Formats: sequence, structure tokens, C-alpha cells
Amino acid sequence: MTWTRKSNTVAAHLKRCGIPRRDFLQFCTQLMVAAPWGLAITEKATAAEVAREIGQTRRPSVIWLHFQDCTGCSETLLRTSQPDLADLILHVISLDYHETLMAACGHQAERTLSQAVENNAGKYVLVVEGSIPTKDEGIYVKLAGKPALEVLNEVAAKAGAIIAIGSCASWGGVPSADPNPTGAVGVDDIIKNKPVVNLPGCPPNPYTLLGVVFQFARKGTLPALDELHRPKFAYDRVIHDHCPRRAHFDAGRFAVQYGDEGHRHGWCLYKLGCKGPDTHAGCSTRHFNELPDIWPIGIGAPCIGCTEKKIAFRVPLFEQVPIHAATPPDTYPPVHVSTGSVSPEGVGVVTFIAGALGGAAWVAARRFRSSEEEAAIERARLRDRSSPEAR
Ligand code: FSX
Ligand code: SF4
Ligand code: F3S
Repeated sequence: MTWTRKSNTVAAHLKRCGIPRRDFLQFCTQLMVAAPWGLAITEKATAAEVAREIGQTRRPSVIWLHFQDCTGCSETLLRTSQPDLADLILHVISLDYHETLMAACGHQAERTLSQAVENNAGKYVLVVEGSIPTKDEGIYVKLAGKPALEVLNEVAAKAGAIIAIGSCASWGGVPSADPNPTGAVGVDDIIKNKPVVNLPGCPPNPYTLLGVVFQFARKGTLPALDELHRPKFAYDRVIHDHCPRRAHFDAGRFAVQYGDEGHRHGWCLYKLGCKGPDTHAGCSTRHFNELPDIWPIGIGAPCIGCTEKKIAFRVPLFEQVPIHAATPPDTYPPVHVSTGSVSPEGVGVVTFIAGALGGAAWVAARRFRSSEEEAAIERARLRDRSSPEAR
């Protein structure tokens, strides 16, 4: 069969393979959630409109290179909660080379790579997973006898777009932790003549990757990036701004030890070293594996700042990050106001000011108390109340 431009669209391919439209719509909904703004293909009112947009797109050719990594980035893409969805992802993109997933090996694998590069030269999306060793002429990772550095330079030269998936490919990640024995660096330390989109995270959200791939395939453009070359649509806010445990932080309820009362109650993990206040990522609203609460803080583990170049694998796990914006609720008005003989307007003003000042002092005093400190204070209060002097 001769492939025409039209017959190789996502919609035509899905139809040919008998993939249910329901699955495709579910996938498009996930994409809309992952990129509610900032991506031309998902800025639509309904999943059906996103499906129409993506359906008309030519299946993007993706070449995926692996260097120093744990394969978590590939896992996050394909370890969906429903096998059908993982299958669908492999239908909507054309994954032309991926060492872990393809059946080919040896010379056949080498041929697959060179064919994938030649067949779609200038158009394919190069996805790099893992850091690149640069020490000792890059001998620590070799593919077909060539150092990773050389393979990366060759494949990047003919790529239409380059995406560094994961913290390792973005800036070295785990392998670059001190003392960085292999001289591990990220892709944009090597490739200087083309833009590289960084999708840090250990691992990152797979829909962020798919959103960028489809934006490029459909519009030929890349989304707006921040100063670390991360797409703004996915890395515009810090975890702390929309963390479900934020109310506990504001109220001064902290876990201080794994398994303590505060931890079991789902209180804030700041005192366990949570880096959420300094970490730009969307994990708190876009969970993994399409399952509610499947993300670090959701399962009781502090955020390690895996999307930040200067935090993960650099700052010790239990070290506390500074709070840049100590926000509310220092000025909450009291919920109950007492009335006296003065005019209602006067009462309002006086109680508001007193409440605000008292509330601010109380909240400030409580804010960084742990659950155990709280418990000790409560025990002392009860002791005082039951002492003979108090009676
Ligand atoms: Fe692993 Fe990817 Fe972490 Fe690195 O993710 S999940 S070590 S970012 O390169 O496989
Ligand atoms: Fe959530 Fe961490 Fe902020 Fe606590 S410190 S509210 S756990 S992001
Ligand atoms: Fe990483 Fe923190 Fe999210 S550790 S996965 S940025 S919660």
C-alpha cells in the first residue's frame, strides 16, 4: 500500500487498527487536563475538538535514545493504569526507534536507527532519556561501539525537534549527583545549535511529552518555555501553590517523622524536607498513571524537587527549603464576633482589628509547630487544668 499524507493521519491509523473512539477521546481528555492552557492543540472547548485536531495530524515519527537513566521515563509513558491507553499511545505516535521496546537487536537495531533517521530527516522528534557521559571521551555509554555523545550529535543533526525527557536528560539528574563519576550532563550542554525542550521530572508527566510532540507535529511550533527551557504550560507554578496539604501548612500542622501522628493524618510534609515550595511542576493536579493521588505527596512522600536543576540530587533530602512567599492566613477575620454596647460599626472595626492582630500572632506562633510539639502543649494544658492549684 502506498502511504499518502492523508492515510497516515492519527485518525486514519486508529480507524485502520480498530481502536475504539472512546479510548481516543479519553486520551484527548487527559491531554486537555495536562495542558489546560499554552498549547494550541488543547486550547479547545471539548475533548471532541481536541480529537479532531489531533486526528488530522500526521502520526509524528519519534526516535527515542537511551543513555544513563533508569528507564523510568519510558515506564511513565507506557505504564498506564489501563493497558488500552498504553496501546493507544503507541498508535498515536510512530515510535520508530526505542531500544527498550523494539524487538530488533544487534545489526538489525543499528539499521533501524539509520533508516528511521533517513526516512524522516528534518521531521522526526528526537526524545532523549538519560544523561550523557562526557568524561574520558564518553566511554561510559556506547551504542554500536560509538560513545553516546557521538550518537546524540548524529541523530540530533537531522531532528525536527529535540526533547530531553526527565531530569537526567535535562541536566544530568541522578547520574550527575556529586561526585558525578562519568561527567554526566544534559542534552542542551551538548546540542547548542537547536532548541532543546526540557521536560524535567524523575519521571515527568507523560502527557506533557505527548502535548509537546503533537504541538510540533500539528503546528510545527514549540510551546512557550521558561528560563530553564521547560514548557510554561506544565511548569508555571510551584507544587506548594496547589498542594492538597497546603491547608495543614497554613494551619501549622506538620509531620515530623515518618509514621508519626501528623504523617498518618496526612499533614504537611515540609518538616520532612518537602521541596514543594521551591519546585515548579504540575504533579499535584496532574497525577500519574491516571489514578487519583498517585504522586509523591499524594502517597505521603515529600517532594524532592525533581524538576528543579538546583534541588533534586543536589540538596539533601531532609533539608528544608526557604519559604519565599509566606502567604495567608495572617489576616483572617474572626469567624465569630462578640457584640457589646457600642454601635455595630464600631464593633465591626474593633473586632476586625483585634481579631486580625490576635489571629496573626496565633497563626504565626503555631505555623511551624509539629504535631508532636502540639501534642506536648496539649498534654501540658490538660495537666495544668487538672492540677490542684487550678481547681
Ligand atoms: Fe529514571 Fe528517566 Fe529519573 Fe532519569 O526519568 S525516572 S533516573 S529522570 O532519565 O529514567
Ligand atoms: Fe504540600 Fe510540601 Fe507545601 Fe506541605 S510543604 S503544603 S506537603 S508542597
Ligand atoms: Fe517530582 Fe516533586 Fe512532582 S519530587 S514528581 S516534582 S511532587
